[in-house]
Amino acid sequence: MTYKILDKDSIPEYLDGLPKVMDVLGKGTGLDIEEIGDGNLNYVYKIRRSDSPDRSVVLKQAVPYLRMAGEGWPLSRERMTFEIRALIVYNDLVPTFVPTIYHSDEEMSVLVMQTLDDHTVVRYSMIDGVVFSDIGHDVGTFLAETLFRTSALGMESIDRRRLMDQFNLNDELCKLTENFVFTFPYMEHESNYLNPVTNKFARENLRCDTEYKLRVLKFKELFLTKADALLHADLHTGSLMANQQETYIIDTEFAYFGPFGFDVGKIIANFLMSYTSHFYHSKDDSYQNWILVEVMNIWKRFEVRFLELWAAQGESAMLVDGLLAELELREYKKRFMLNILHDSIGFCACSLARRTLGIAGVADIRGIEDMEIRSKLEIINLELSRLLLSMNDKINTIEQFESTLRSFYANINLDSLELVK
Ligand code: ADP
Ligand code: SR1
Ligand code: MG
Repeated sequence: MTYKILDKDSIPEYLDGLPKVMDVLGKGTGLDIEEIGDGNLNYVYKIRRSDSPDRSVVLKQAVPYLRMAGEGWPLSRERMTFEIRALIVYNDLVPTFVPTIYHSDEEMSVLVMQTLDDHTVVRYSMIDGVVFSDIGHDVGTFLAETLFRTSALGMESIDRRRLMDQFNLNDELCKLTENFVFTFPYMEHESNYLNPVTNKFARENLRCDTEYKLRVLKFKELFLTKADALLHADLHTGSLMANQQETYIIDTEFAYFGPFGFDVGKIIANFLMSYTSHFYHSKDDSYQNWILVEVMNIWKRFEVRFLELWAAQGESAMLVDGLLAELELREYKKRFMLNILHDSIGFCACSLARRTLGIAGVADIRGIEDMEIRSKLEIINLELSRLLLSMNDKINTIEQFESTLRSFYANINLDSLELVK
């Protein structure tokens, strides 16, 4: 089918020709169709059978422009091809963490998938102070399974190169990340967020700090050059949908082969921005304490599961029997995990800054109407970004990371919401 943008009127006819989707929706009266997209890029529709609302699917379509900016900002719709491919890989590696695919159509840039009806977008639930008891464990498992099993430790070289080939051309979305995560926020740029107070702080403390910018560049270089594993590459709390039993990961369109620490650091940064926002959203620190525990759980579970998979792995592209003695292998693993920790903290620092200074903010903080409070919270995030980027390669254990975060936050004066220096 030649590409056309679907809408509520044309969706029923499009779905009618898809037997697998019609199996889910069943036969009957009409369909109720609602556009539910709250993301930056695409259109998402929830489609229900009018007389049996339990029968539903979600249809996501990419349009040839950036939704948040409108038709004046072209962006090729081929991004959906990479979303589909990554979701196929994830359905194979971690089926319980991703929606089932009912139909995919690269020509139409359309994906039809399982409706996550009993789940909420984690970002919004975290703003409301909802506790998800297993979320750190689930995210850590997802990270370990997807990163290890698409890395050169978990695959043979030829299979892996073929898999990499499927993602090599996700160039436009990689370019978005290069610009909006690793470049524009650290300079004066028309796309940046325009809060004069926060911008003044950025100008006087970050954009003139050569050391800070060179460290950001180091992470940009890793993003551009290091192909450790297949990344989700846009893993923030808006890409998680959860309830008390399950955690799902959605929105895989940025998938590409990149550095391990990018997914790990990005999701941790989003938990930390929620932490910062709860100086405003919560009356006391109980929710913030829960967030910190879950941040630790993400890393701890990631590390345990990654090493379990490694122990169970036979030969791979990286390692063959007889190359390393037991003690050498132990040392190699230690350094390997330490590098991922250092890089994750560095990428976390970059994510904190880009979500504060760049075009794409987080609702946890940009949703706060009181500009004085919002600016103070933004400056806390920037201070944290600065701190973490200055010492990411000196934090050698997750316990040190935890104590760094605890002492940073303990220095915030709760009345003035300012850092006590
Ligand atoms: P974008 O690529 O534009 O960022 P997302 O994939 O993040 O779009 O989807 C936007 C919103 O649509 C999500 O925040 C969520 O509310 C909803 N959504 C996406 N996929 C599903 C799904 N499988 N089930 C239920 N809701 C979904
Ligand atoms: C123009 S940047 C839009 C952002 O939204 C996505 O969620 C990615 O994070 C991207 O950087
Ligand atoms: Mg998206």
